[in-house]
Amino acid sequence: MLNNLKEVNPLVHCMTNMVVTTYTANGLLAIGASPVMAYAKEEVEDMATAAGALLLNIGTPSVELTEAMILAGKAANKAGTPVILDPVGAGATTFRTDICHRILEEVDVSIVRGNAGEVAALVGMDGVVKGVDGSLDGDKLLVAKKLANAYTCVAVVTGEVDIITDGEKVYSVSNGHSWLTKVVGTGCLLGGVVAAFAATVKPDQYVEASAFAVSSYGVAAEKAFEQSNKGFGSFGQAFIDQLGIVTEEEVLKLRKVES
Ligand code: ATP
Ligand code: TZP
Ligand code: MG
Ligand code: MG
Repeated sequence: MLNNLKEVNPLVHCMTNMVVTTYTANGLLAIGASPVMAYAKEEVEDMATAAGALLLNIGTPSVELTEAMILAGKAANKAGTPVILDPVGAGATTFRTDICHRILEEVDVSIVRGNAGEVAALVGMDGVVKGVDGSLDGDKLLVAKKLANAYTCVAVVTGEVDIITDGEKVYSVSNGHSWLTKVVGTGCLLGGVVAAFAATVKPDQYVEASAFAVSSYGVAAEKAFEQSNKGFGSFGQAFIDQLGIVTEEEVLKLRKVES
């Protein structure tokens, strides 16, 4: 799947937050996708129609941006472009939770990628979300399945172990490194990487493509830590390096996936 992604070089239309824009674009370029950030209501429908995938990340939300995201999402649905939602900070404020529910109701979202606390908030279960950092003591698999079934989508619930499910098939991935939580934007970039992989497959393969995206990401993080463990800043840059260097063969060899 990684070789195919590099060959296809999919256009990923990102409507993301103002904290992570450059990091997301660089990470997507490194892995072999072609990112474009576009937000104006005058152009988002055209861009989403032209794109291979659309990423909706609500990290720095506003009413105007939500309207533009819904316009883009509907255009993507019409064109058969997969839509990936990152519900950043859902559960931290009612405003964020409501925006996610509105998007999920008005747009046919293919994949939701969030941390466990955010996804728990979307399905009305108890997690902890402090700002954009979320966790959950309870059953992550239950939360993921609930979301996947409620919105007929693939749920990608991340943390130390990542759960990927369409409500029936379940993959768990235990690659990655705890330092990813010390570099802002690594969750958001993962949403973009999942979108890039989704752009290269048919809808019935979104769950496998998401699992492969998450494993590739985790293997790249492990390699980055091996090469750069002085501190979080240089690790963040080494991680971008490794997203460009990691090969399909390495992912197949080093991935820790259970199904
Ligand atoms: P951020 O941590 O940047 O706020 P997020 O909370 O949205 O992002 P995370 O759940 O942290 O997203 O997931 C981002 C990536 O970090 C995923 O690939 C996940 O596997 C990895 N990750 C998170 N925590 C750990 C951990 N303790 N050990 C290994 N990998 C981790
Ligand atoms: N505040 C609003 S969006 C954002 C912050 C810190 C970035 C969150 O990115 P990630 O990938 O969840 O760390
Ligand atoms: Mg986190
Ligand atoms: Mg996040």
